[in-house]
Amino acid sequence: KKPFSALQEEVLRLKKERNAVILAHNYVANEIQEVADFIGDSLGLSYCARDAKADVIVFCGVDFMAETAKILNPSKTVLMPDAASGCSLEESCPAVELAAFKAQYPNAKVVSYINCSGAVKALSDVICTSGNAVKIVEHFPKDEQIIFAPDRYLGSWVEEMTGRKMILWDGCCCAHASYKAEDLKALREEFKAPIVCHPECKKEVRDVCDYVCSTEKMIAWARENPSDTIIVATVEQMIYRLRREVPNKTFIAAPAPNSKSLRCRHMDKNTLEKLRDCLRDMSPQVSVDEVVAEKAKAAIEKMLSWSK
Ligand code: CIZ
Repeated sequence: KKPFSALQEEVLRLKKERNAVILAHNYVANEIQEVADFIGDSLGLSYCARDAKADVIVFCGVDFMAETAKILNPSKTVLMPDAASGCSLEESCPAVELAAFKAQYPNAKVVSYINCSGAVKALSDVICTSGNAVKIVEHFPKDEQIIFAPDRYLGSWVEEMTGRKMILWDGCCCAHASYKAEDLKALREEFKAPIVCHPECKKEVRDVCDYVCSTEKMIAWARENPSDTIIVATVEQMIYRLRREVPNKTFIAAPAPNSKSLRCRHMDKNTLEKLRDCLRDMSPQVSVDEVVAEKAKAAIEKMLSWSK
């Protein structure tokens, strides 16, 4: 294990002083993953946030994740290294537009991917993540009409997995949606290795991959797959987590068009310096409107109980 840098030591000292817990998403910088108490996807980190006993939760991820932590554990101070870390999926689904859309289908249930605002969560019957979307949708009776928001690609993958048609909101993750099927095919030819991709990728991209799953499920799949080399089509920092968890294999980050890997410009706003600063200054703090939080909490907690 390599020693901590001076900046990492400073973060760890402040963390102790503030009685804080650091939650880091699989997509944040390696040096942040190294000082985190928990690393994971939105689902795993939601459980960690709900059950956190520390006074302060520092969420290294994007705003909807930190907001979810505050909704689940409102008595804690929730900090984010950079309050401007948003999400293109979240932007693609404004709550007022979803409310108007929902009014057109008065009998439909709304299942929203966790990558959305608190206000969208408050309009939803239940939340899902990429790790449990199939299970959540299958929880409803077969004839139930479902609006799935905001990711149309994740939604279409869930349709394939469940054999159910849903009413899909037309949003997407601009990073994952940039992958091109022919690039991944070429990569497989070059490395003669299987490809695992995230369900936020387009259908034609998913169709050339060997397996489609959430980031957390990629770890178990990589461990069990017989190949020594695996190509990974999701945000590049996931490779660091995979290398730590499955050290005996080689992982290759699938390059995005015009770039050597796929990056999330919002996740990249999380830096070690900003993590240190937020612990030192106890800012920026996350707050959620109480009425929104109460409704959103019901939808998130339903997901946590249906996921068990
Ligand atoms: O569920 C999450 O945290 C996201 C955004 C991706 C994944 O599959 O982990």
